[in-house]
Amino acid sequence: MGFAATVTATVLVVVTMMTMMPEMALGAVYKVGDAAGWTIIGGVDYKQWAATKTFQLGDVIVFEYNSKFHNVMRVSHEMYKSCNVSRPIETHTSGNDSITIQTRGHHFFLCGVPGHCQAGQKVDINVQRLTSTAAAPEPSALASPSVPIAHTPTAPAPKAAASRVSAGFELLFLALSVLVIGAVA
Ligand SMILES: *[C@@H]1O[C@H](CO)[C@@H](O)[C@H](O)[C@H]1NC(C)=O
Ligand SMILES: *[C@@H]1O[C@H](CO)[C@@H](O)[C@H](O)[C@H]1NC(C)=O
Ligand SMILES: [Cu+2]
Repeated sequence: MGFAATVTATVLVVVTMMTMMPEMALGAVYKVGDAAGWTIIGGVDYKQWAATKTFQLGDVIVFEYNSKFHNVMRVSHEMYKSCNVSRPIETHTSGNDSITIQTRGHHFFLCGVPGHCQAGQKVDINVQRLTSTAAAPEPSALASPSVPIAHTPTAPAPKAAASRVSAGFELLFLALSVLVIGAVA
């Protein structure tokens, strides 16, 4: 393979990798409750914990807990509000559950052990929808047909996009350096 063909092939590979990056985007990792973890001890305010974060698509939410005493259930908004654990959407029991957030909107989690949700072991992970009014209350916004979902572009956050692009250029630079070294050697 000639030098030009090698360059072309390398550029193609790098461009392909850059295109794939949004899917491979390394989201932030958030451990629920930070050092306290997922517990009813110490009165951790999970609402406050979540309020200080700006969750993005691809972020990983880690629930760390003693699996003898707790679990993690993803539930509907209704069940979340009333601490009803009868019909979870999904249940995690490993004691170290990493959940990647792949959709916008609210993700309601609670501990299904009797009494724990009532004691405050519940958390709402909200990835904001791309509407102009960020403070819109969730139930009406979800139900309202007047919210045109289709027109909101699913552009990644500017900061994340910028770091992805620069990561791409770093890769491109790296690949070209390897090529140049190869050609010289
Ligand atoms: C919990 O939810 C289920 C169905 O989602 C319902 O049948 C049940 O009555 C609810 N329990 C309570 C205590 O609200
Ligand atoms: C939980 O899993 C992560 C990796 O997914 C690991 O880094 C961490 O040490 C684990 N924590 C415990 C307590 O096992
Ligand atoms: Cu619990």
